[in-house]
Amino acid sequence: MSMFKYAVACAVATAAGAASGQVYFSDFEADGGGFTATGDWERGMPVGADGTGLGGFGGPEPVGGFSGDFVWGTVIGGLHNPGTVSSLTLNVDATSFSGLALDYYEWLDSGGNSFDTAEVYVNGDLQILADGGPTSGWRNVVLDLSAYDNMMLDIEFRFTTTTVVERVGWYLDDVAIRGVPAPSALALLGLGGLASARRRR
Ligand SMILES: [Ca+2]
Repeated sequence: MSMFKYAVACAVATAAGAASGQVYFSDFEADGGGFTATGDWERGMPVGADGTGLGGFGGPEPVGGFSGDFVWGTVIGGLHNPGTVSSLTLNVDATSFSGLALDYYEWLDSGGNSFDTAEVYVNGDLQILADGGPTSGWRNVVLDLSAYDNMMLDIEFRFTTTTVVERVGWYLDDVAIRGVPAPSALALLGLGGLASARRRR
Protein backbone atom coordinates (compact mmCIF):
# COMPACT_ATOMS: atom_id res chain seq x y z
CA MET A 1 0.00 0.00 0.00
CA SER A 2 2.78 2.38 0.89
CA MET A 3 4.53 1.60 -2.40
CA PHE A 4 1.34 2.45 -4.31
CA LYS A 5 1.07 5.81 -2.57
CA TYR A 6 4.69 6.47 -3.45
CA ALA A 7 4.00 5.69 -7.11
CA VAL A 8 1.06 8.12 -7.20
CA ALA A 9 3.22 10.83 -5.64
CA CYS A 10 5.81 10.28 -8.40
CA ALA A 11 3.18 10.56 -11.10
CA VAL A 12 1.85 13.83 -9.67
CA ALA A 13 5.35 15.22 -9.41
CA THR A 14 5.99 14.32 -13.06
CA ALA A 15 2.79 16.04 -14.14
CA ALA A 16 3.65 19.17 -12.14
CA GLY A 17 7.05 19.29 -13.82
CA ALA A 18 5.48 19.12 -17.26
CA ALA A 19 2.98 21.84 -16.31
CA SER A 20 5.76 24.37 -15.90
CA GLY A 21 7.50 23.27 -19.10
CA GLN A 22 7.81 24.89 -22.48
CA VAL A 23 5.82 24.54 -25.66
CA TYR A 24 8.67 26.30 -27.49
CA PHE A 25 12.04 27.84 -26.65
CA SER A 26 15.06 29.08 -28.55
CA ASP A 27 18.10 31.11 -27.50
CA PHE A 28 19.10 31.32 -31.21
CA GLU A 29 22.64 30.14 -30.47
CA ALA A 30 22.52 27.04 -32.71
CA ASP A 31 20.11 28.40 -35.35
CA GLY A 32 17.21 30.79 -35.90
CA GLY A 33 14.79 28.69 -33.88
CA GLY A 34 12.49 27.98 -36.82
CA PHE A 35 11.55 31.63 -37.43
CA THR A 36 10.96 32.96 -40.95
CA ALA A 37 12.25 36.48 -41.60
CA THR A 38 11.45 39.24 -44.08
CA GLY A 39 12.79 42.79 -44.43
CA ASP A 40 15.45 43.84 -41.93
CA TRP A 41 15.27 40.82 -39.57
CA GLU A 42 18.41 38.72 -39.48
CA ARG A 43 19.96 36.30 -37.03
CA GLY A 44 23.45 37.26 -35.99
CA MET A 45 25.88 38.51 -33.37
CA PRO A 46 25.40 42.22 -32.53
CA VAL A 47 28.57 44.17 -31.81
CA GLY A 48 27.28 47.28 -30.00
CA ALA A 49 27.03 49.45 -33.12
CA ASP A 50 25.84 52.91 -32.08
CA GLY A 51 22.90 54.56 -33.86
CA THR A 52 24.29 58.09 -33.67
CA GLY A 53 27.81 56.90 -34.48
CA LEU A 54 26.49 55.22 -37.64
CA GLY A 55 25.04 58.53 -38.87
CA GLY A 56 21.52 57.89 -37.57
CA PHE A 57 20.03 58.58 -34.16
CA GLY A 58 19.80 57.03 -30.72
CA GLY A 59 21.93 54.62 -28.79
CA PRO A 60 23.71 51.32 -29.36
CA GLU A 61 22.55 47.84 -30.23
CA PRO A 62 23.55 45.15 -27.70
CA VAL A 63 26.93 43.43 -27.60
CA GLY A 64 26.01 39.77 -28.05
CA GLY A 65 22.74 38.38 -26.74
CA PHE A 66 20.77 38.31 -23.54
CA SER A 67 21.94 34.69 -23.66
CA GLY A 68 25.18 33.84 -25.42
CA ASP A 69 26.13 35.63 -28.64
CA PHE A 70 23.24 35.27 -31.10
CA VAL A 71 19.92 37.11 -31.47
CA TRP A 72 17.38 38.15 -34.07
CA GLY A 73 17.73 41.85 -34.91
CA THR A 74 16.70 44.48 -37.47
CA VAL A 75 20.01 44.78 -39.33
CA ILE A 76 22.72 43.38 -37.08
CA GLY A 77 25.61 45.85 -36.75
CA GLY A 78 23.73 48.69 -38.46
CA LEU A 79 20.75 51.00 -38.64
CA HIS A 80 17.36 49.63 -39.64
CA ASN A 81 16.22 50.62 -43.13
CA PRO A 82 13.67 53.38 -43.79
CA GLY A 83 10.15 52.69 -45.03
CA THR A 84 10.29 48.96 -44.37
CA VAL A 85 7.90 46.38 -42.93
CA SER A 86 9.93 43.55 -41.39
CA SER A 87 8.20 40.40 -40.17
CA LEU A 88 9.68 37.65 -38.02
CA THR A 89 7.21 34.79 -37.83
CA LEU A 90 6.91 31.41 -36.11
CA ASN A 91 4.25 28.72 -36.30
CA VAL A 92 3.83 26.66 -33.14
CA ASP A 93 1.49 23.76 -32.40
CA ALA A 94 -0.07 24.54 -29.01
CA THR A 95 -3.18 22.42 -29.58
CA SER A 96 -2.44 20.36 -26.44
CA PHE A 97 -1.68 23.27 -24.12
CA SER A 98 -3.65 25.82 -22.09
CA GLY A 99 -2.71 28.83 -19.97
CA LEU A 100 -0.38 29.92 -22.77
CA ALA A 101 2.14 32.74 -22.39
CA LEU A 102 4.75 34.25 -24.71
CA ASP A 103 7.96 35.21 -22.89
CA TYR A 104 10.92 36.97 -24.55
CA TYR A 105 13.74 39.47 -24.08
CA GLU A 106 13.95 42.60 -26.24
CA TRP A 107 16.44 45.43 -26.77
CA LEU A 108 14.61 48.24 -28.54
CA ASP A 109 15.42 51.71 -29.82
CA SER A 110 12.78 52.98 -32.23
CA GLY A 111 12.69 56.51 -30.78
CA GLY A 112 9.20 56.15 -29.34
CA ASN A 113 6.26 54.18 -30.70
CA SER A 114 4.39 56.77 -32.79
CA PHE A 115 6.68 56.57 -35.84
CA ASP A 116 8.66 53.31 -36.06
CA THR A 117 6.51 50.62 -34.45
CA ALA A 118 7.47 47.33 -32.79
CA GLU A 119 4.36 45.15 -32.64
CA VAL A 120 3.63 41.56 -31.66
CA TYR A 121 0.76 39.75 -33.38
CA VAL A 122 -0.72 36.33 -32.59
CA ASN A 123 -2.97 34.75 -35.20
CA GLY A 124 -3.29 38.20 -36.80
CA ASP A 125 -4.36 39.98 -33.59
CA LEU A 126 -2.22 42.81 -32.19
CA GLN A 127 -1.04 41.89 -28.68
CA ILE A 128 1.27 44.81 -27.86
CA LEU A 129 2.72 47.97 -29.39
CA ALA A 130 6.02 48.20 -27.56
CA ASP A 131 7.28 51.29 -25.80
CA GLY A 132 9.95 52.29 -28.33
CA GLY A 133 12.66 52.83 -25.78
CA PRO A 134 15.55 53.06 -25.88
CA THR A 135 15.38 50.22 -23.39
CA SER A 136 19.05 50.83 -22.48
CA GLY A 137 19.41 47.11 -21.92
CA TRP A 138 17.51 43.84 -22.28
CA ARG A 139 13.86 43.98 -21.18
CA ASN A 140 11.74 40.91 -20.33
CA VAL A 141 8.23 40.85 -21.81
CA VAL A 142 5.56 38.29 -20.86
CA LEU A 143 2.28 38.28 -22.80
CA ASP A 144 -0.82 36.33 -21.73
CA LEU A 145 -1.90 34.18 -24.70
CA SER A 146 -4.62 32.23 -22.86
CA ALA A 147 -7.11 33.49 -25.46
CA TYR A 148 -5.30 31.13 -27.88
CA ASP A 149 -5.26 28.02 -25.68
CA ASN A 150 -5.27 24.70 -27.56
CA MET A 151 -4.69 26.39 -30.92
CA MET A 152 -2.10 26.52 -33.65
CA LEU A 153 -0.17 29.75 -33.06
CA ASP A 154 1.15 32.16 -35.69
CA ILE A 155 3.52 34.47 -33.81
CA GLU A 156 4.74 37.62 -35.58
CA PHE A 157 7.21 40.30 -34.47
CA ARG A 158 6.50 43.15 -36.91
CA PHE A 159 8.77 46.22 -37.16
CA THR A 160 7.45 49.02 -39.36
CA THR A 161 9.61 52.06 -40.09
CA THR A 162 8.94 55.52 -41.48
CA THR A 163 11.02 57.09 -44.22
CA VAL A 164 12.87 59.34 -41.74
CA VAL A 165 15.11 58.88 -38.67
CA GLU A 166 16.96 55.56 -38.57
CA ARG A 167 18.03 53.92 -35.33
CA VAL A 168 19.40 50.49 -34.42
CA GLY A 169 15.87 49.09 -34.06
CA TRP A 170 14.66 45.87 -32.41
CA TYR A 171 16.59 42.85 -31.07
CA LEU A 172 15.08 39.64 -29.64
CA ASP A 173 16.51 36.75 -27.62
CA ASP A 174 15.34 33.77 -25.54
CA VAL A 175 11.83 33.46 -26.99
CA ALA A 176 9.63 31.00 -25.10
CA ILE A 177 6.03 29.84 -25.24
CA ARG A 178 4.83 28.19 -22.05
CA GLY A 179 1.66 26.28 -21.28
CA VAL A 180 0.02 23.58 -19.22
CA PRO A 181 -0.39 20.22 -21.00
CA ALA A 182 -3.97 19.15 -21.68
CA PRO A 183 -5.60 16.68 -19.22
CA SER A 184 -5.15 13.85 -21.71
CA ALA A 185 -1.40 14.48 -21.76
CA LEU A 186 -1.34 14.63 -17.96
CA ALA A 187 -3.23 11.33 -17.74
CA LEU A 188 -0.67 9.69 -20.03
CA LEU A 189 2.18 11.04 -17.92
CA GLY A 190 0.46 9.75 -14.76
CA LEU A 191 -0.10 6.29 -16.20
CA GLY A 192 3.48 6.19 -17.44
CA GLY A 193 4.75 7.09 -13.99
CA LEU A 194 2.60 4.41 -12.35
CA ALA A 195 3.61 1.78 -14.86
CA SER A 196 7.32 2.44 -14.48
CA ALA A 197 7.00 2.50 -10.69
CA ARG A 198 5.22 -0.86 -10.78
CA ARG A 199 7.85 -2.34 -13.06
CA ARG A 200 10.50 -1.32 -10.56
CA ARG A 201 8.68 -3.40 -7.90
CA1 LIG B 1 21.01 34.18 -27.59
